[in-house]
Amino acid sequence: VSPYTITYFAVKGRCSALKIMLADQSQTLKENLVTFDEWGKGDLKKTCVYGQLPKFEDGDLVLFQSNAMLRHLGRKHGAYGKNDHEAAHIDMMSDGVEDLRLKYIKLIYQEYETGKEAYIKDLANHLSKFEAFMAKNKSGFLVGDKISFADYNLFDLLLNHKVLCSTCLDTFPTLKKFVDTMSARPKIKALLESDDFKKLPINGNGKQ
Ligand code: GDS
Repeated sequence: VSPYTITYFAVKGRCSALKIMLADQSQTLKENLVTFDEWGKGDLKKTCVYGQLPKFEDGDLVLFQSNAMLRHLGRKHGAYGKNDHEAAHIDMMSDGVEDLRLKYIKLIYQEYETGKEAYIKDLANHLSKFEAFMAKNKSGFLVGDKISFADYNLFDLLLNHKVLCSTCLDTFPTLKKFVDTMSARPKIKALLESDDFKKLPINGNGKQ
């Protein structure tokens, strides 16, 4: 039996970083897919703390908020730094990933047609911050010398952005190398190449 269960729509969305992390940590995940029709009935929504998915279960622990899930798994699987100092920096970087993810989600769901050009033009201003921080660290990870949940979170968001704009990492050698190295980690590679993962669209409205 797999210790973890995720309930979500049939999209990559806010579960992809978590799936990448669990795969890389050799953990199995049971997935309950919810259709938008089923969701529309409202019964499941009523049981969700914020009225939204994903829902994550670890035994009798039930969690909402995708970033809380990443942190929980980071603590459990040694992907949250080796001391408080590293953990604080990991939080700082993952919160930065969340800021950019929210901008990305706004583009996708609210202004794709009108805002894409301006978004891509401004993207380097955001990516340069991650590039600079990671380049200073030398280990190939955001913080310390070990992978953390912030790395999985950043990796997932960079993959989405490469789909949005295939050249967006060309001027960021550290991030480019990071994406290549992460993609080549055997368990991540296997996940990214699996049919179950590949068939999921990135977002719920078909835009990417
Ligand atoms: N902060 C939460 C997390 O990190 O877990 C966000 C969870 C969330 O947004 N879940 C969405 C959901 O359950 C699916 S992700 N929606 C159903 C509902 O609300 O009833 N989210 C903002 C964000 O992720 O920060 C969104 O913009 C989602 N979009 C992304 S999909 C709308 C439509 O028709 O477009 N009814 C639904 C769009 C929507 O939920």
